[in-house]
Amino acid sequence: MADIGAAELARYRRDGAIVVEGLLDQATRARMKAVVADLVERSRGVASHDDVYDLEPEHTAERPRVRRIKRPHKVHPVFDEFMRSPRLLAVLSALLGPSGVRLHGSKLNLKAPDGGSAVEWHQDWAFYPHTNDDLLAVGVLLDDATPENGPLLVLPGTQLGPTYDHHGPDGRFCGAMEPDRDGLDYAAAVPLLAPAGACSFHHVRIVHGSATNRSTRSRNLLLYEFAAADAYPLMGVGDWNDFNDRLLVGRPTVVPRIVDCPVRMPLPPAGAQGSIYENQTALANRYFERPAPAGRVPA
Ligand SMILES: O=C(O)CCC(=O)C(=O)O
Repeated sequence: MADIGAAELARYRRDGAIVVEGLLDQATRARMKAVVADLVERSRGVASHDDVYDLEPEHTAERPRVRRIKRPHKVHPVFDEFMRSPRLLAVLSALLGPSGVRLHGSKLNLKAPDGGSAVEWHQDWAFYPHTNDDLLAVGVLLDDATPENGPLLVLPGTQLGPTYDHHGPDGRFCGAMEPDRDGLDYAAAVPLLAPAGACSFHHVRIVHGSATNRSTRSRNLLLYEFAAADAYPLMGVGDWNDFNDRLLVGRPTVVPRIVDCPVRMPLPPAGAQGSIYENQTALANRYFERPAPAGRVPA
């Protein structure tokens, strides 16, 4: 099994994000892209969000615009197979520790050319706090991530800081941070740029987001969220069998590891349910729609 080296591990611990190139082979990536093209084609017959599709507001049958494929590992086997690949699991085991690796969820964010949606600043931890914070998201680049096509942006080191407020003006969870509230320097965010086939790994507490795709190329990012096997969700385990079926490495345990981490509960639930894009519509003050301040290149 391939693994990552001590330097990459140290960088992940310090910055909260790393990129590992070449984890997704070209043939599998081509299969995934063909599946995505087929799913987008079939979305012509879908008029509103459903169990598979999250649609851009301007989606029509004539010009299909899909924002997200929900739970892709349940939609097509190619996405299930990749998350079980030994090379990926070896990296995850190195980053998440010895208890094992559990899938928390998956999503495929399709950022279409010429306006594919931004994702406002947030911490994944705000959505799904656990008994310890050995959780991360893997971003599998189905396309090159370039400065122009809305790559993932991270604020290195923020995974070691507070859990920020992700509630909207109505007092409900909205899955986004108010950009003028927390004193963070978003202009210092680092884009996770890499060629297609690379994977980024970002810690569950790191502050991240991504801008609108203003380029003529798609930025399709397959995301898997993983937890250490001994991390228990504070919002509860819905289905015990499913919880254990999602264990990809290690053995089931009823002994959670409890670590002192800053937690805010995502309650009361977002008024706009469905996806992060819907949740974040409650944020009045958006960062990514703003014109760039003088001298700063829009991310
Ligand atoms: O697709 C992106 O650029 C960001 C995705 C993300 O952070 C999320 O879906 O939680």
